[in-house]
Amino acid sequence: MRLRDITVRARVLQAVRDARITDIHTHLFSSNFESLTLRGIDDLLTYHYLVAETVRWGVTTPEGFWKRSKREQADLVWKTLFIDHSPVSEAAKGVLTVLNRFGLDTSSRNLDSYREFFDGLSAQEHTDRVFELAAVDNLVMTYDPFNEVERKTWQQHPKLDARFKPALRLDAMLNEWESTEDYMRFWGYDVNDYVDIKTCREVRRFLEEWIDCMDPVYIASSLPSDFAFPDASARSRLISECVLPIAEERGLPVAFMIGVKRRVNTALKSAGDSAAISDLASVERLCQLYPSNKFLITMLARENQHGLCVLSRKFSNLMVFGCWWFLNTPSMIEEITHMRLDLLGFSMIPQHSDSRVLDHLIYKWEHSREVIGEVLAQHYEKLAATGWTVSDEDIRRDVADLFGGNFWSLAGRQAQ
Ligand code: FIX
Ligand code: ZN
Repeated sequence: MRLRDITVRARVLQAVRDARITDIHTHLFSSNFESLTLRGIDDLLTYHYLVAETVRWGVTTPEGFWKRSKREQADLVWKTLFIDHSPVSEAAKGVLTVLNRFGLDTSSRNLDSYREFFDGLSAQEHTDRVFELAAVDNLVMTYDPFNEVERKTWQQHPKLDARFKPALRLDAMLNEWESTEDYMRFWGYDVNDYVDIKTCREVRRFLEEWIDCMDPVYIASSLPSDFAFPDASARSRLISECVLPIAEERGLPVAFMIGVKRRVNTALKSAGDSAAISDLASVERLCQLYPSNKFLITMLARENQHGLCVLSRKFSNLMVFGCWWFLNTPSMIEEITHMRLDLLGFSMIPQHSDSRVLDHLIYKWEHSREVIGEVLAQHYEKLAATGWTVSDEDIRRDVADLFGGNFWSLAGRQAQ
């Protein structure tokens, strides 16, 4: 078959299927952090997305759910979402995609046979197979220096699996300074509850030490929907006096994930977080006031997506990324990717996976590739309709930028 006989659509879909991925935000740990690693069917079923969907059927209370062992929780999720109802939600379908890609028989609905399969995989074998099935080259994990287990592991100078790139996660410091400063004092940093000059100096020392230890590809924090910048809060001062100067000095992008409302239902724990509209003017001020800093921004509310695209047009130091959390569904990815391509062309990062369980890489990337591929195909078809030559070389260049190149350019590093 000659090249011109193959439709533009088919060539674009193939390029997206073949694309190698850099996944710029996940919660996956390299094997050095073994006790924190989540993998296999019981971890898949007890993912907080599925916990929320299960409890809302009224089959148990949140407290009743958490009282069960992990295996019992998984049994309940399986029964409620997969046996008593059809598993059509994105998170539920994801489990089936994973089972199917591992060659397991989803029609058997036999949970114990799935358990048996995953129990037979060593951590190394499991990791290698997932990376291969997802066609992910490398991923970014957000390591939290305020988590005791993570902290202790880092202090042993672990040699990370090269596919796992660290990002330095600062949620505790930026969102709960009142409790964080106690820890920092305990660790030998001379900080106060009021973020004064001495405290800023000590926080900068803390950040520099962690950057030296981790060699992160960026610094990150999620931020609540009422995030305002600048304001009189400890957070604002920590951002402007500590995080941004150090990030600039070290050439590190700063990723802000904005719009979460933590624990609107506290009993649901990690499944109890929600989303709300945030103030874009604060993002605008960050980009205006700190032109030498590079910002990776994602927002959780659907309502913020258009404004964020418009803002990205104004600031080359702002890279919009991902369809985060409740936006990581086919319908939202389709809408948002169309909007971004219309307003920004290829200068954006369409997706990250936010995987918590190793196996998530498989379904999250397969589902995202499918939608993004279709959206891209429509855009290239319109180009072709004008007489523009859409070469395979151009398609593959653009796709490589979206799924990794744009991130590595922003990070100022070679894709590894
Ligand atoms: O703050 C974050 O990084 C969020 O992605 C998580 O806290 C959230 O629980 C999640 O897993 C969303 O996908
Ligand atoms: Zn996340």
